[in-house]
Order: sequence, then structure tokens, then C-alpha cells
Amino acid sequence: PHISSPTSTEPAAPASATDLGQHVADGLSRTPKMLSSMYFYDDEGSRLFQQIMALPEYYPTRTEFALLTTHQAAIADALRPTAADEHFFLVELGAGDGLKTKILLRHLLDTGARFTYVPVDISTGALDGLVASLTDELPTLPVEPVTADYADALTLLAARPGRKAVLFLGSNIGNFLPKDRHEFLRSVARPLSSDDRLLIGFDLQKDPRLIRAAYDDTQGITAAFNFNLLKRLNRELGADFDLEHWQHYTDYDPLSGAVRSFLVSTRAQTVQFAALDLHVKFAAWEMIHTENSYKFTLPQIEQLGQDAGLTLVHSFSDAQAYFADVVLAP
Ligand code: AVJ
Repeated sequence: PHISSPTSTEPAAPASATDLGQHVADGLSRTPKMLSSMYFYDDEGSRLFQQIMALPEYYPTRTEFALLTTHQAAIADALRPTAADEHFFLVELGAGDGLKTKILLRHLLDTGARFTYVPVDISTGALDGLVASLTDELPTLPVEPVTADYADALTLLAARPGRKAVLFLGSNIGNFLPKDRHEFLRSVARPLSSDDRLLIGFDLQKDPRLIRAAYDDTQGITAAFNFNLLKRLNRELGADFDLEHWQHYTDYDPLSGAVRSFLVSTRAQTVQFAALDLHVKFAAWEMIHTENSYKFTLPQIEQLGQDAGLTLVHSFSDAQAYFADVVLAP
């Protein structure tokens, strides 16, 4: 009874075939060719990402989970209104399975906070699963799920009056190029008032080999996640990518802090897109750049906030300083 029917802002329907088609036509006409990591997350991609989060090499999720567990009381205090009975919205961008968030949700409920949880995600399947598990595990929690991408989520944020705490966990912020990251932070900050708070998860710079291994696991799950993008284009745009002739490749540049992932064409080939009336030529060993996963230092994070008009009020980290959850205020 506490679950509002899923809403989507207008026009916030999940990326339609035409959005995807336009993106592909544009991204594959560039030099170098690129596709946005936003399109990884169809329902199959979201399932593969669940498997990535459980991989021995993929340290970010379990590290952030542990640090949220350790610091839950202090983090909840930094996010909630000082008046214990004041209602607020806990908005989560890119909620996914909400496993980490449930630590905070449970703590807030246990300590009498009055709030509505608004999970936003691009994958309907992921949101449905999250809502089902919340109904089961936290039946008294008011939930208003929203299917939307980040841009539409920001519009929604601005249109929704009331005290807000916005969560952006999991180092999703690492997917943005520096310029887009700045714009994103500014547009998250814009609709917030001085009492609102922002909690952002950042993966920190560390042993470069450890970082690289997290994106090139021995079981090949990350490769399958990357390949799923091509399978999605086959499914949704009638493309004829032959996965026999593609490789997953990833590198980490410790100077820029960027992990970059690619799909590599292992021979000269032409791919047809039946739904787009388009064909695209690939040279042997030509790359499609599919993802950036930036790693940060704490001074960089503080500067990032400042550039967007946000003050870093708290920073929480694990004992190894692999990951940081920082609280920012307008
Ligand atoms: C969900 C964006 C945080 O960049 O680490 C994991 C996605 N890609 N392995 C990341 C991802 C390959 C992940 N984020």
C-alpha cells in the first residue's frame, strides 16, 4: 500500500529504439567511434552488472557496502533534516538493486526518520526487482520509483518541492568525461536549497593493476557486459554484429585516472543496421570506445564540488582508502 505506481517524467520513458538509433548513427560516424555506456543497461545488461558486482576483482561495490555499513549512523545524520520529524525525499540516481542503499534506508527507519524513497533508474527490470524486495523487506517504507535517465531525473528533481537528500552511489559519476561531470554536478546542484544534501560515491586512485583487473576479470563477465551492447544493437536495431570478430579491451591511465573500455574489431568488416538503413565499416583493429570509469583523489573531489558551487561537508572512506562517499552541501 505504500508503493506509488511507477511514474516517469515526460518525456522520461526509457531510451526508445529511435533514441538508441540516433545515438548509434551519431556515435559510429565519429572518429574514434564511440557508444555511450548508458546503453549497457537493458534488462540483460543490468543482470550482467549484478554479476560484475559479485566478482572477486570488482572491489568497488563490496568496499562501498562495507563503508556504508561502518558509517551508516554518521552518514544518515549528515543527510537527514535536523528536525527529526521533518519529512524529506531520499532520491537515488541509478538505484539499481539498492543493496547498498538498504543499509541507509533501514537505519533511517529504525531511528524514526520520516521520508519517501524515490529510486530512479533507467532499467525497468532493475526497478521492479528493487520495489519487490522493498515491499518484502521494508514494508513501511513509502517508495515512489521513477524510470528515467539522469537528464530527466534532474528535471524531476527540480519540479519536486521539499527537502531532499540525493544519493549518487557506486562511482557512477566516474562514467562522465570531465566536462560532462562538471555540467552534471551543476545541474544536480541547481534545484537544491541550502538544507539539501548530496551523497556521492567516488572510486579512489590506487594500485593501477588492481584497478585494471576490476575491468578485465578472468571469468569474462565484464567482456560479456561490453559485448551485450552489440547484442542489444542486433536485437533492437536489426544489426548483424558477429561476436566472433570482436574483443573486449580495457586500459587504465593513472595520470588521468581514466579506465577506458573498448570493443575491438579484430578484422575489417561491415555491419548492417536493418532498422536504420545504415551500414558501418570497421577497419581491422578499429575500436569502439564504450565506457569511461574515472578514479579520483580527495583533493580532486573537493575541487569538483567547489566548481559546482558545492561544499564538501563530510568524507567517509574504508580502511584501505579504496573508495569514498562524500556529503556535499549547496
Ligand atoms: C556502474 C559505472 C560504476 O564503471 O565501475 C563495471 C560500470 N563497467 N564494469 C563502473 C562497470 C564495467 C561501473 N559503474
